[in-house]
Amino acid sequence: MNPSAYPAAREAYDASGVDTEAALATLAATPVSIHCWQGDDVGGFERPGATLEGGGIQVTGSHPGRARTNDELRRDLEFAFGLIPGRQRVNLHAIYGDFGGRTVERNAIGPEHFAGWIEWAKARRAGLDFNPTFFSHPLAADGFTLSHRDASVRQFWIEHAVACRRIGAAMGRALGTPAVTNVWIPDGHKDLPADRRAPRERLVAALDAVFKEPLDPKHQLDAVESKLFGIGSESYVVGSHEFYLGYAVSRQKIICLDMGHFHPTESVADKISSVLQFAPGLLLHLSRGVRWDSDHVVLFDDPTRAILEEVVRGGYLARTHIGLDYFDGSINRVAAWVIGARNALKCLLAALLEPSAQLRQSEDAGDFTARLAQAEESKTLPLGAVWEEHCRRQNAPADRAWMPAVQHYERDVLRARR
Ligand code: RNT
Ligand code: ZN
Repeated sequence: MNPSAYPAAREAYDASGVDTEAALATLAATPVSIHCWQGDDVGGFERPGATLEGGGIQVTGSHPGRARTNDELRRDLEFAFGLIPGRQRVNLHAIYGDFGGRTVERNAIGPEHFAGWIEWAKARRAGLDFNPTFFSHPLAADGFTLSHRDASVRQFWIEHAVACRRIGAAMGRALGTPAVTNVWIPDGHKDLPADRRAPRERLVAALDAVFKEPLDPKHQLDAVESKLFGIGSESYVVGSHEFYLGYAVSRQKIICLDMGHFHPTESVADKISSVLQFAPGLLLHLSRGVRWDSDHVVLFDDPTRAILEEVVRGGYLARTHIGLDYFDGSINRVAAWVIGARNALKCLLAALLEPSAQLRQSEDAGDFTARLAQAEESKTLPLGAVWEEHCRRQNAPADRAWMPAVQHYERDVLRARR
């Protein structure tokens, strides 16, 4: 793009009462947490050749180059970071520890298994976020974990989550930015349950045991993630939205909203100003469901834009943790990160550049005609020029300039992984 496009764009926004410099400063200060699991199809490295098993989620596609070790994964992430403007965070799952070829039970993992990640993140001034892994494990094979009817199975998973919170705290302490540790469990029934109550009662008690140990919020923050259904849990999910909304509000936990975990016609954006009346914070799993919770790459689309608009309009950015959650094995996995992260940031920029003062003024004056006209016409303001300026200031390639690098990386690095 013409390097002189930004000054003109700045003026165009200024005429709509929008300060592009303020928007760029906020954008540069707001990280998007990159989910490590897009890089290896959610397999993890507990044992060589591990693949995603159970949990009601599925990765499809066999594009070459899936990371086979943490070293490969870190290398891929580093490469992706060079193509994503702004501050860096990586979101890890418990199955991505450096276990050195040994079997370490999930209830016995500790910060030592994540020392490599912490060191790596520190060297890059990146933050880390964390997730206990309640799938791809024999004790999750029947589809129940924290709500299991067998107390010893529940106890195992409680111990796993307790260990994960401590790992999150160690990450946050070392990196000087709190790790959000997010609990998502797959528990549910394929067919109609006879008892919907008891598993939910067990889950409340199990979560209370998980969160019993107080941890410093400067290092670690707890989040809980609901779901509508999964593969094999179509009829009943223990941790439904109502369940976790109640839990998060009563225990003051961060609520995670995953874009794929609601009925397709529900607006996740509309939930934000409701849940944040009562919950202390919001974790976003930006994703894209195609017909179902298919976890496609995030687009610069209306649902994602609407979510970030609500975060900005509500003044909720400081209480919101933006993360990605999708997994597509059918395309270059590094490009999947880059496309989704750049789109998330672009949606945030679009939200920051909304002529919100004008829109509110019209609304407050009862002039809904002007509000509609302003909202529609703001869509053709020169967003792209401001985005290019952001990429330039952050030393990241502009749109249409990063694909050749990915193609080289695929040819030289990814295709060699056979
Ligand atoms: C699953 C949840 C969960 C996972 C990751 C891997 O439906 O969205 O967030 O995608 O933990
Ligand atoms: Zn999710």
